[in-house]
Amino acid sequence: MANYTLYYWPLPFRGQFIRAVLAHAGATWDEPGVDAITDAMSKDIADQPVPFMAPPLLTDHDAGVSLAQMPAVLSYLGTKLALIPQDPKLAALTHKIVADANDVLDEVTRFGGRSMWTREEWDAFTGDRLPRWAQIFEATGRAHGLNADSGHMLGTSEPGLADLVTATLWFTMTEKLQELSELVGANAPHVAALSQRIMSTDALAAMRDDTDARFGHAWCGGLIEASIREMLNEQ
Ligand SMILES: N[C@@H](CCC(=O)N[C@@H](CS)C(=O)NCC(=O)O)C(=O)O
Repeated sequence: MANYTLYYWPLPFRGQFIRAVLAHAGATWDEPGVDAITDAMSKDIADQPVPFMAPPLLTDHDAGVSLAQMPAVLSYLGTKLALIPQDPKLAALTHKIVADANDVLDEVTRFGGRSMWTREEWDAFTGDRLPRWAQIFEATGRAHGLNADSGHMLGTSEPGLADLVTATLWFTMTEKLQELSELVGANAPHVAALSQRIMSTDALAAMRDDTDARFGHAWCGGLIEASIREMLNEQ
């Protein structure tokens, strides 16, 4: 039996952060199909593995723990797998990076596709806020010694949760939405290089091979992905 069960749609997006951490740690997990996810979501709250609204949902079988909300799941795994620095400031900065990443996902997808992009709004977003987000990650890494070809987001000797989250965010977004690569490379060159390094380790390359085979070039899915791709002149 696998160590964990990850309930997430057949997409990268938020689920990819959890997959990346599990793969980096050498853990095994299974992913039940969409029916199991919708079933868990629609159960009476009292019957859910943990009271929750929407995936990702992770069950840790050894510990008998189920958790939802991507930042909470990552905090749990980061602590359990010793991927969060002991230093209180660096620990808090790790959680900030997770929260920043979740904000970026929300902003690019207009909060789960509550509205679709217009050309004017997309141009404003990619001309200001998205570059600023990239710069925020870059400045954080540089402040802790991140270089073009070495270093980590928070100055740790080994990659931690902060690096895995940063890499999953920027690498996955630019691999699936390649027209954004230039924006990220221009505003966060060291972060782009770190993301490439992290996502190219054997464990993470194998995880990506698996998800690429299962999900193709999809990123967040749904109508909002179609809207993003329309803005990127893909359709
Ligand atoms: N704040 C939550 C957001 C969860 C969320 O929006 N999940 C999406 C997929 S990434 C979903 O399935 N939404 C369906 C719904 O909310 O009903 C988190 O960070 O995990």
